[in-house]
Amino acid sequence: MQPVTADTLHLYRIDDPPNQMYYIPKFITEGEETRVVNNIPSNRWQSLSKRRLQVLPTALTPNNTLIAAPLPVWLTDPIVGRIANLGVFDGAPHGINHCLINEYNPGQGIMPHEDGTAYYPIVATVSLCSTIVLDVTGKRTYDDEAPKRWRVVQEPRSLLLTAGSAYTDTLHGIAEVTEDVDLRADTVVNWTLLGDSDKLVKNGDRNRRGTRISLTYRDVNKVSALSSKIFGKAR
Ligand SMILES: O=C(O)CCC(=O)C(=O)O
Repeated sequence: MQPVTADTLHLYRIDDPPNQMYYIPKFITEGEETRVVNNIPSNRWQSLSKRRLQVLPTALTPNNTLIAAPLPVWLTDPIVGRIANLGVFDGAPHGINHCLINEYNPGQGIMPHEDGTAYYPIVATVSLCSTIVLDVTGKRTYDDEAPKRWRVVQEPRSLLLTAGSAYTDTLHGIAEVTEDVDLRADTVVNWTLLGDSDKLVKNGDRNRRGTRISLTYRDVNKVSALSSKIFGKAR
């Protein structure tokens, strides 16, 4: 597959969800996936009730500030350069400076939520090891209105970009199931962009989940050098 660039990104735009979600299958190779997985430190996991989490380079301070520190090379090379080539972080204050690593066993997930204002409003998610369905829900504007829902399949080694009103006006979550069902062209919004939709068809429109890891790359808006933190300044 030719590398995707800012000029060809529009070909990977998901038609249905709110502006703007992009799905790029095979964004990294199997060798690159293995290298990342093998480098994830085994002693930095925080166990949450329904998943495990690592925050790199460090957790944000209580006022959502990142104490400046580089991300490890195994997380940035080649992924961050490849995301930068898409141009979507061009207007961001710093570029990618933060990554959450989530690991979900079958049956685990994450409650619907939004990523909020601590970050420049783009998240770049690289999926590893197993396929999963992300449920995207429109925020309710009126009490009596059913929220709009979209299902996005994320295959291993794919990239999902969530920006614009897809970032600001929706919630996203992952159901706590061992199998995703009813995965078809009429139920999955990125069906035509999938790398291997045939696999889902052959499995009877189902995806039996394995352990899946996600890397969610972001730009934290407020960054502070340690010295300026002492004097309470952040930019
Ligand atoms: O694992 C994912 O794809 C979603 C992760 C997520 O929603 C988050 O880290 O806020």
